[in-house]
Amino acid sequence: MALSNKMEKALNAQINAEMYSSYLYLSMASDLNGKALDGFSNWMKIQAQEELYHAMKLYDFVLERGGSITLDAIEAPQTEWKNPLAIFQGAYKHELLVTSLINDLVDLAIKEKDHATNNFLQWYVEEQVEEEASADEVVQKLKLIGGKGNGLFMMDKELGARIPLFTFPAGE
Ligand code: OFO
Repeated sequence: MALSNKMEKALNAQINAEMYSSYLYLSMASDLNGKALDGFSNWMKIQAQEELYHAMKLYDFVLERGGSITLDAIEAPQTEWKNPLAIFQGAYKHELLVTSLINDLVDLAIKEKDHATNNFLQWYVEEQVEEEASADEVVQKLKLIGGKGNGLFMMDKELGARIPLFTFPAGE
């Protein structure tokens, strides 16, 4: 069964939303880097990589289903935040929005009787539970330590240990 036009359009819009998520987190990573929080920045940069992966997974699925890809402009993200707590609260809020987008896609797949897309989207439904929880965990810990001092230093070390999904070879 081919993708309906409506489903194809909605999946393309989600590719854009995932690319925007990547942009937003990359922007947050650079702000954290500017705040001398290299560990927090590392965590957020890896989050940006995850979002690219989410976009590519959708991209491959649309093509696999014989659909076509239409890449739209990616909105420019915010560039500065007050402190790390504001950044991670922003990331958590963004994940809630993405969850609602995924839920809307599932609703559409059900309405269109597109079982393959519905099945494919279940991966994202599960992933969103994890994404919300991991952003919220950082928010809660930041609140616990009051967002500063030795606690912040320790957290920075902890988040700095997150392993990237991929690395680029060192250039000449
Ligand atoms: Fe953060 O899950 Fe995709 O957007």
